[in-house]
Amino acid sequence: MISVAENQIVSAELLTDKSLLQQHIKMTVDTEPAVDVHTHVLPPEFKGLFLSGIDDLLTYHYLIAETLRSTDISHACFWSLTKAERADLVWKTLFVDNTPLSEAARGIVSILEAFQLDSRTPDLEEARTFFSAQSPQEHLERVLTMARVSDLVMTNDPFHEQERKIWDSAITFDGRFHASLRLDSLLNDWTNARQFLEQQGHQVSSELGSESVAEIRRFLDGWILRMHPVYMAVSLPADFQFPANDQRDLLLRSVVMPTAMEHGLALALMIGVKRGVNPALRAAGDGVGRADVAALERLCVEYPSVKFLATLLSRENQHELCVAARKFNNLMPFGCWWFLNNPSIVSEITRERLELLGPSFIPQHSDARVLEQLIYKWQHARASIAAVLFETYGRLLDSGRAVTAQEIKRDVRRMLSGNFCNWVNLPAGSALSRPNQN
Ligand code: RAT
Ligand code: ZN
Repeated sequence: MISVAENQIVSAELLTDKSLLQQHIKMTVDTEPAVDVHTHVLPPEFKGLFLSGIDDLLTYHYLIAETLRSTDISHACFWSLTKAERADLVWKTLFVDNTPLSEAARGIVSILEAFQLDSRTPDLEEARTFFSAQSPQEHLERVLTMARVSDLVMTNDPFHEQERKIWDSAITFDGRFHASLRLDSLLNDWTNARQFLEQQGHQVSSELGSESVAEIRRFLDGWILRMHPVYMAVSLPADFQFPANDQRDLLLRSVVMPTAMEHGLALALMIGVKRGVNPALRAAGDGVGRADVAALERLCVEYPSVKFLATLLSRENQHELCVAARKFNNLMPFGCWWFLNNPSIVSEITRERLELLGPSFIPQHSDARVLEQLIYKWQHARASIAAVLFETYGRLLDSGRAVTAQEIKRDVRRMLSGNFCNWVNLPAGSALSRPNQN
């Protein structure tokens, strides 16, 4: 077998041997740093919101939904448990009494393996001892190194009481964490958003006249100044329409789009969630619905100067999203979101995107909520991406064009960081030059 150690490959050499090509793609995808464009991970300084360690990992909402399928315990009884008790139950149910076959459960195995912890133990003692002994800063460094994540984008909600207070305390944190300004409360829950804005001293009427619009703009402008977001974002229901005869349409047209244009901020649209399909499951109770891609197309037509990032939750929408992206160069598909983040679907979507868009898309984001999830989400994603790239370069080779190591690196870099950095004007390697800033 031919070895693929980097120094053994002349980067301009054509890779005509398929086994060498495969090894080289794997090495490139595994080692290329990724910018994680959408996460819910916050830095350790966000006290109370920074999630890390085995109890947070096991009480991830993906695993809670799975646990409640394999135990007789009632939802009410589950929620009456403490976090540690919930974690114990998830462990016993999914890892002791059953084999961890699902993607989210396998993720825990990958994380434990990365830290050389046994995933066959009957209880969580060893893992708890290990994680509680870690210093948050050193552990963060280690996790980012293991995941090969150079930068990550947080989800920052100015309507979230606890988070708002943290920002108000003029916090400083690691410059690899970048903010995104989340607008779900404003765009999906206008009644409560209005009340909240009033409490914050902004005079807003439900009719959304010009004074109210100016007040909401003042609110957003203030948060943009404070957070320096790399983009604004909103998750939208499957039945999202644009144009529409509703408050959301009004807010988009009079507040959000002008804000995006004036600040030169991209807008991330995450479409297709059905919130609270089973309220008894709380955060684990959201579902999926097929979205109308035409609504997204109309936004792209009407706002050609705005850059949109888009991820759609339904598998059925993925081909249409690729076609829409072919039509609009202000539309950037990103990630395989939430229920799509499974190897079979990541492979399918990545293949579809490569075939229709070449390297002009962002193949994955982690959506991690707990720090160590970055390890498994990126490890698993990289395996799927590398396999699809091998197929793609292999087919190109069969058609008569071999690629070089340099070209593979260029393409992988573009997909794992370049496309996003260009889209949102994030200087490459920005964290290195901007440590500890907010
Ligand atoms: O993937 C998830 O963890 C979901 O719960 C959501 O947070 C989703 O990613 C979102 O950003 O709305
Ligand atoms: Zn998310």
